[in-house]
Amino acid sequence: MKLNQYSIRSCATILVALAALSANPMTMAMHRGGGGGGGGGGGGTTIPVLNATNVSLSVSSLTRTMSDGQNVNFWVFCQGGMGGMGGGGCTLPSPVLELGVGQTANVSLNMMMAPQEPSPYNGHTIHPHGLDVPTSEDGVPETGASVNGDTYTFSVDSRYVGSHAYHCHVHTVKHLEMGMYGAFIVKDGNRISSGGPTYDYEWNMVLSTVDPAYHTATGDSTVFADYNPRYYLVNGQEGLSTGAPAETFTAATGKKVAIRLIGMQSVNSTFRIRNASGSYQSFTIYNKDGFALSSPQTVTSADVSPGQTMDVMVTLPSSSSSWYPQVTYKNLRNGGSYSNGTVYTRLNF
Ligand SMILES: [Cu+2]
Repeated sequence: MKLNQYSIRSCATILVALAALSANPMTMAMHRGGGGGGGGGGGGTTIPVLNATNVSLSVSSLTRTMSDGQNVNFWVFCQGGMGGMGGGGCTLPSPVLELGVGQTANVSLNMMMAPQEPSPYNGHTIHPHGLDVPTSEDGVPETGASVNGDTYTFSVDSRYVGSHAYHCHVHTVKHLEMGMYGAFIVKDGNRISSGGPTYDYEWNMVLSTVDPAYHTATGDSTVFADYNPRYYLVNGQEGLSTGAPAETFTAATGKKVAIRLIGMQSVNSTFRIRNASGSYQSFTIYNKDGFALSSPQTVTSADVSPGQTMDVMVTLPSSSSSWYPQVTYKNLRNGGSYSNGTVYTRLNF
């Protein structure tokens, strides 16, 4: 039974409403390359990839020193019992969860030591964003989910092959911004989409933004009435130039690389790929929001909205070079640019 159309829509509505109000909080996350069993080599990211059929997550606080020297406190989901205050071994974004078609997810949230807000915004949940799951497994407090720890059990069919997300659904405007998000990937071998072609490598990119004022505000603070991002991230890194990319991914020439864009940011964004001579490289979109397009689209630019995901693929040339996949974040109200609003990554082959 698909009971969850409501919660998916309500979640999407929240994201859009947040964006529209410019009171939005979303952030980004990323993923590891590794050939998905088919291509070998490649990589890499430092965000762990966990099998959702049997995983326990806790919640931890960790502090990052940003490029301008300011410290920002984040909350993240951590593998196993690493939760608490200190965040050793924990990452921003939270781990990637992977689930095969026909498998059953068994994801437990351990609330021991979890940093949290005072009542009425205490506790945390895990909401599978974009997946149809029973309401009881959806992690939405407004529809009855426990905020004091739970086990989430659900399965997915082949329609869902591709990229989705998960995030905390308690006081979402705050907790999402704090870093409580990660990629949720539904796998069918190395197939990029339901019925689609196979890839040799996969590279998950979690997109996010940071408004430091949200990280210190709690409760019903008026800070949440406006969103003023200062840091722009791909897989938790600022990537301010092609010489200091957020991430460098290595693949073999002539191979196919799937790039998964998981839009956990709170503003608009545009994804593009520049080649070594500065021209925009084309790529093909197979999925939007984790569902296959009826016909794939080959483009040189794609907008990724808050809460949206996109699965794209490139075929690398036969001679070695570097490409620079990049995300440009844009003002939600007027599409204007931000200072340092482009995050660069590098693809070596
Ligand atoms: Cu939370």
